[in-house]
Amino acid sequence: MTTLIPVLGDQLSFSLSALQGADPATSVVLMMEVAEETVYVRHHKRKIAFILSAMRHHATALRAAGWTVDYIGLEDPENSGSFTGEVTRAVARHGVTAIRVTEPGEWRVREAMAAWSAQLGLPVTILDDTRFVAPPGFFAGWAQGRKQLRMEYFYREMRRMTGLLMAGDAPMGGQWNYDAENRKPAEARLFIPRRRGTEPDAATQEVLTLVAARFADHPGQLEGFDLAVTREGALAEMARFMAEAMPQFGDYQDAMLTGEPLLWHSLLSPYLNVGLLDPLEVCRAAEAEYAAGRAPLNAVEGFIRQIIGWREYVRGIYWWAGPDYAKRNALGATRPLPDFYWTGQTEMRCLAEAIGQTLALGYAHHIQRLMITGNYALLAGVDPHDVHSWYLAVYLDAFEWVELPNTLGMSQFGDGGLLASKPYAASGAYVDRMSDYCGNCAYDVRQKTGPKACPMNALYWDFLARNRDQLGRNVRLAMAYRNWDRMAEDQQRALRASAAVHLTRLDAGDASG
Ligand code: FAD
Ligand code: DLZ
Repeated sequence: MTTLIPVLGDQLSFSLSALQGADPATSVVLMMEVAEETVYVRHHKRKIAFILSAMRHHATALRAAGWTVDYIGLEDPENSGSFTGEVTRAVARHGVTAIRVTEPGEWRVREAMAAWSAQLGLPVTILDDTRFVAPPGFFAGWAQGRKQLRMEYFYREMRRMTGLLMAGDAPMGGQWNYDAENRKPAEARLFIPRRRGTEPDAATQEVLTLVAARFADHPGQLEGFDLAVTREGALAEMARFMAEAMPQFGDYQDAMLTGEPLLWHSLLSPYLNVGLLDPLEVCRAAEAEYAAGRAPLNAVEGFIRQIIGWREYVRGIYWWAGPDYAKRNALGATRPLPDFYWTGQTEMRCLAEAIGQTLALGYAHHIQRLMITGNYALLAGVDPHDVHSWYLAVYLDAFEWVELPNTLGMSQFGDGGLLASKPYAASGAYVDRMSDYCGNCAYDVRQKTGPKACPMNALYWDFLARNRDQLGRNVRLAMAYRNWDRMAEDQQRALRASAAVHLTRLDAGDASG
């Protein structure tokens, strides 16, 4: 009687439901580095290295804890290249009588797993992934019968359920949400914490060599790889964030500065998403900073909201909306993703910064993803499926359950407003207010039309005008449409002509953007 327990690259937690209650004496844990997972989108080199190294370290930790681990390396000559192929081979190798697995983070893999029982003639138990704060079924129960699924109301339920930052039945400080206090633009002279990172050990060096050789044509850089790849390392990253950045996290959450990829953000999402950190432990650690008087309420509430609010909410939307969510395209956007998303070579400084940093590190913070790369793709009418594939490929923390609703729903309005109450569309003025990018740009953010004008300005109005049928009745855009309607006709024509010139150049592959 041998139970096979496949553990995937984003299931690196000892608390994994498939391990809980299983008997190490009669189980074999299967960990598989497989080609299909590395190439189904062209993942950033650093992301592949992070996942493979973290998997290898986790296998060592599992063995030390008494588990038998069968680890299939990418270069194993017998490696079939897919989860199903490797599970099939392992069943024969170990005389497996049953499979026990935790559900994956993607519909594609969920469907493959669901076929294993019939394909292999074995009982296959697919368990809920319990490594989230909301218990299984919580989101579906909350969503039932609601006309609108707004994050804010879900978040309040999560606060009540967890007791985080609660004083009895009321939110601490009297308000649920301090977002309005979290929008200060940053200034270069402010003290910004310097992350020290983690020196790669011999096992990580080996993975870096493998990835450099095998994935040379994938985007991104490996130089300076300094991510933690163990639970201990991830806990140290969490402690560093709490001590050095948490107090200012709130104030400068939306700010962007040239050459400062992290500012006061945590860079904890990769560790949370592969399972090296537990979301509730991270929230409790943040709450403790507030309780100890080391971090203010707007910072701690803002941070906790991202995790028990946004992170849990987008996961709920992903599974609740079903596998066809990925196909939605409410605004009918069809333009291919501009090539400069893969090179960072554009004269628009904001895009060059956000994309350049993404290619270097596999990281950009939320506002860069939403209001720079996402905003431009939205305004330019890029096909949301192209945009989704790019985000899934280039970010260290990108797994479909979290990436897709953020990209297709929040950023591209591809779901027509299921997730966001209005499109996150903005002109250059927003970028100028929240960053120092415009000061170094070839374009002038104050000009609205003409060859030197910031392209985002005309694109913003063109976006609203061309999508009026779908967006014109959105109450949150009423003011924007009123402003458009008040403009003189020749001004409207000039804006749309400027946008058309820019888009024509873009379609012709003009790298200057
Ligand atoms: P911090 O700013 O320090 O925030 C703390 C934590 O809150 C994060 O680590 C993360 O776990 C959580 N969080 C914050 N915002 C969100 C959110 N909107 N959704 C889910 N969790 C959130 N996040 C991912 O984890 N994976 C993705 O693939 C991903 N794709 C995105 C695509 C787009 C277009 C956008 C707009 C956002 C995306 N996000 C994604 C959300 C967010 O940008 C990242 O979680 C965040 O930038 C990670 O950096 P950090 O750890 O420094 O976050
Ligand atoms: C992203 C990724 C990559 C690049 N490689 C592997 C791998 O070789 N083996 C593995 O188990 N998981 C990998 N992953 C993560 C999977 O793609 C992820 O588990 C599924 O998308 C389900 O969330």
